[in-house]
Amino acid sequence: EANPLKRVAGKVSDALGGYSGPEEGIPGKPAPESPSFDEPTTPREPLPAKPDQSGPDTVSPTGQPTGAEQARMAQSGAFLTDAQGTRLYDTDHSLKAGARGPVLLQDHHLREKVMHFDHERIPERVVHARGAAAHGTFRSYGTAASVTKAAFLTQDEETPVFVRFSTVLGSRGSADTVRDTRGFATKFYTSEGVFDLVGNNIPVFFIQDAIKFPDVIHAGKPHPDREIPQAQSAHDTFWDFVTLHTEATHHTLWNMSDRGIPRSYRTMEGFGVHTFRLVNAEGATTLVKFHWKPKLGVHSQVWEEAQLAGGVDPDYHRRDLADAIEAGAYPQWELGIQTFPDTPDQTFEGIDLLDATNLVPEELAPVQPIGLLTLDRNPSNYFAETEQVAFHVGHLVPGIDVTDDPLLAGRLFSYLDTQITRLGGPNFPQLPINRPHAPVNDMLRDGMHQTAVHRGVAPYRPNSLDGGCPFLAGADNGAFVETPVRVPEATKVRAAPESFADHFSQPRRFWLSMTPVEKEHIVGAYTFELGKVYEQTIKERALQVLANIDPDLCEQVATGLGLPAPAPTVPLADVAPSPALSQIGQTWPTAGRIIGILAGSTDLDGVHAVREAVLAAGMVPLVVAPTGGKLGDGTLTVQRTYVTARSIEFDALLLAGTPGVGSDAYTARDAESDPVPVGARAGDPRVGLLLSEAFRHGKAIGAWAGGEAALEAAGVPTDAPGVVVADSGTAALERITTLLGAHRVWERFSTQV
Ligand code: HDD
Repeated sequence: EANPLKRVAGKVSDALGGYSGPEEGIPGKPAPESPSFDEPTTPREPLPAKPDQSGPDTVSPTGQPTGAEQARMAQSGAFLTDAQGTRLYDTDHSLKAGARGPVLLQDHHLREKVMHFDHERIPERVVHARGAAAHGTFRSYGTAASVTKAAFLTQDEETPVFVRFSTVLGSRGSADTVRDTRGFATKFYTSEGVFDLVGNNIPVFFIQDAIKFPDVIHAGKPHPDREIPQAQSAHDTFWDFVTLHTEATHHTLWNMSDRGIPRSYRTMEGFGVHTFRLVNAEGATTLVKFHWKPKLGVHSQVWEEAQLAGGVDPDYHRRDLADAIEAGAYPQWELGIQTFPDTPDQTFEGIDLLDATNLVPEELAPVQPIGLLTLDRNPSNYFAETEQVAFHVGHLVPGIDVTDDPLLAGRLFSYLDTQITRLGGPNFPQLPINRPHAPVNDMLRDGMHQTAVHRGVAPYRPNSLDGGCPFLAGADNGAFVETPVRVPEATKVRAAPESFADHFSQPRRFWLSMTPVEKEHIVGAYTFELGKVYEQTIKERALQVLANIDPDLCEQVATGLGLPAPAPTVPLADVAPSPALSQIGQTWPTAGRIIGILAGSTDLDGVHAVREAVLAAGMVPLVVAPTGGKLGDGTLTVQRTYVTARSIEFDALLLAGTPGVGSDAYTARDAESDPVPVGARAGDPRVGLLLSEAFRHGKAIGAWAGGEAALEAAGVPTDAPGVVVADSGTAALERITTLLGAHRVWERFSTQV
């Protein structure tokens, strides 16, 4: 069949009196034949959303359509139209005076199409521009009911949520796996209004007062002259600031630890950072810190892996989250609180709770679980949801209130304000993703992008013309009433309290809580980052900061930089380690782990069996072979080839054996006649690279029936820790599954755990 587009044009041309498209070719040359594509030509309604992709199920505040209805309005009918609903017959050619003539200004379709395109981008977030998000639910355990009256935290209550994870420094198109803090922002669409918990994967912050936020961000962003480096802190301005402004020491140390390079969004903890004030039904208050604990455990990449991923799969975390949800491996976190008595000084065990550079060790105040978050639905449209979602620490519900943390105070201004530029006006709460699920009856009117058709004539109070509506609720009807906290009599000053002055004892506790291998990674990170700094004075100042945390840390980094290690200038604090701060030493679930199975023309029955066993264990098998297509009798699909497979994707590797290898009957001649014998795989440099990287990154590796030949060729010792040689694939899998419980084979790193 000829080009269907041409056919449609032909129909129109009949109506136009036989004109059937351009006749004039280039003078002297025949008009080229139109290529023919198999595009479906039967008009029909737009495709329905995929099962994991339905629009946000929002309840309209103002009688506006709900999410599904809104989607129908955005796209309906089978035919292409302009923005006014007028049907179009051609969207491939501008309207011209003759096929080779000038384009006419009267072409409304051209002008509208290009005008809209010109404005498709909105300003990216000034921080946290790069992100990924998902829908889910939060089920309350009801255990917080004694400390808060928030309805969504009462027994068995289920609340829809939208969670956005992010990096902080990079632009929207930057890599996922850079060394940085990660955002962890949750929007709870509660029956009492929206509650946003806008946290990070690190429990402390660089600064104590919001007035320093522009400074720390200007220092961390790329240099203003060349706009490099992108999405990272390994440069002079960052280290200049954090070594002069030493309250940043604690957060910087966390960033240099493995927490700065998470394995996945699914394996990150989350923290509300600030101390919040909960209020119960009797009006009693409790100070709390919020924690998200991932069910899969807290895991990180190793630095080389993170760097590789930045090149081979810059969307690594985004893809990982979406894939897991699509596969039904829904990530889960438990929400917990540390509780502290609401005393007038707002300290706990000598720790100032209003200083966001402090954490409270879990050994002193255990995290008490209050509910479970499950992310089970991917966004259907990145822009509409992930990009347009607007979080705000001031979105609170009755039962949750703020404290006088000066960092929080500035945030309470910033998050509303920034949306005016980013989302183009004050009506962003009307965007489907931002709409509350509780009834809204505000008196906010008009403004840019007003999509509500408000009724009534009296958006003011008091009024009689709208019958007095809207009415004031009062606490009995669920109003948010600010907690009547006594403010101490004081003089107006620009100053920080004395208790904010200790910048080193909390970082020292963190350092002392690390296992040797985690310390080794921290030393490596500082040595790398400071090694990228040009100014000698900044490096020297950084070493002084490290000496004040711990002379051993300073000494090792100084050696790496080739500089002398200074002595501490403050007394080293006598702090007890907090084992809960370490990521190593526990056994974690292996669900969702990715197992690469290197197969060729090998023991395909064994590969089949091991694949089934991986799936049965809730893990993800990926079959890797020299080329794509099917293996053996065609029942085994190759998912990665030697060209597309990279070690960073796999948590463990299995090397398939060749049938008969190891038995007396198997001879060298058999090996020769095998079309892809183990020996050929062994010699392939791409396999060598895969194996040596996996080995260096502490990943479990298993082989069976001769598969170990590839290990030997790659220089990976078969008797090294975490390298398993077994009789069958399933036996090898069993042993690497046990190793995966510890996440990595830590013994491989030069320092013992
Ligand atoms: Fe912030 C975004 C987390 C301090 C000003 N911040 C933003 C996001 C997260 C955080 C997760 C991304 C939200 C999203 O996914 O849309 N920010 C934090 C944490 C902080 C913090 C945990 C300290 C405890 N932030 C902070 C301060 C200020 C801001 C002190 C300003 C004074 N943050 C912003 C912002 C952003 C933002 C400029 C950019 C985009 C947005 O708000 O919506 O307003």
